[in-house]
Amino acid sequence: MNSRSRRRFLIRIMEASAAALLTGCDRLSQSTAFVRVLGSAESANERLHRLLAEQGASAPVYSEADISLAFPVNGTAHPDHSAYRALAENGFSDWRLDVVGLVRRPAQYSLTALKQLDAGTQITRFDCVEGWSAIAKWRGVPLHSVLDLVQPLPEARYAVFHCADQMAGSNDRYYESLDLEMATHPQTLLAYELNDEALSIGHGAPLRLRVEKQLGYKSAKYLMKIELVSSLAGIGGGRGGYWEDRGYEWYAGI
Ligand SMILES: Nc1nc2c(c(=O)[nH]1)N[C@H]1C(S)=C(S)[C@@H](COP(=O)(O)O)O[C@H]1N2
Ligand SMILES: [Mo]
Repeated sequence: MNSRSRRRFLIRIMEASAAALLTGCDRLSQSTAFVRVLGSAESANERLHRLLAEQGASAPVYSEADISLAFPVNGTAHPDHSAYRALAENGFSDWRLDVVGLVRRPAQYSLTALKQLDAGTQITRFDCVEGWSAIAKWRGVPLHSVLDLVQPLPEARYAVFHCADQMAGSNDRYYESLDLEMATHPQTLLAYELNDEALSIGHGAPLRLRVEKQLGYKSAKYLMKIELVSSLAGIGGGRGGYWEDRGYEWYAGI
């Protein structure tokens, strides 16, 4: 195949898998056929994304006038967990973010400590796999600033994000992961503000991930711990995220 027809072929695969994904998080079929479709499309998607990423390494930014009137709450709206509720009742003053694993200097950060680091602000579009989008202003600490402080070891390949919320009908807490390239992308934020207000509980208080180049399910809410690992095999079901373990693709590039 020449590069043009190869690219058209990859785009068709991506459209087919995007259509499959549009069935939605809540109604996600766990049928093996569905998982098989996503699995086979994944590497092509990833290759296509990397190809297109060369043309636009950053997600588009918008102006204040473009901000959507409403931003939906999706997935967990309020973690049903006594430890989390106790933290929320105290205005998250006792909350700490643990950064552990394959790092030279493991650390714990309070919200106050994170807010003392240089902040990033961006107005961008959030795209959920279920088919809705919203433009919003995010403010937080670029994840690369925190990684610079803890110093990932050479063997670290992924950042895993552990969340406070236990998912309905399951014993698993939400979790996600990024490769270090996406984790250190300048627009990847540990966000504590949405549209100039402290992040609400619905949107992931006190701290959530905001990954601009990937679908909404990668933007983990209710962060408790970031763990640097060399492989995703030992985490959850081994596919890199709560929804990935249920058939969603890991790379999820947009
Ligand atoms: N911890 C946690 N993070 C999560 C989810 C969740 O249920 N729990 N849902 C994901 C999905 S599918 C989407 S679309 C976004 C929704 O974020 P929002 O509620 O701020 O719109 O969060 C993502 N991160
Ligand atoms: Mo989503």
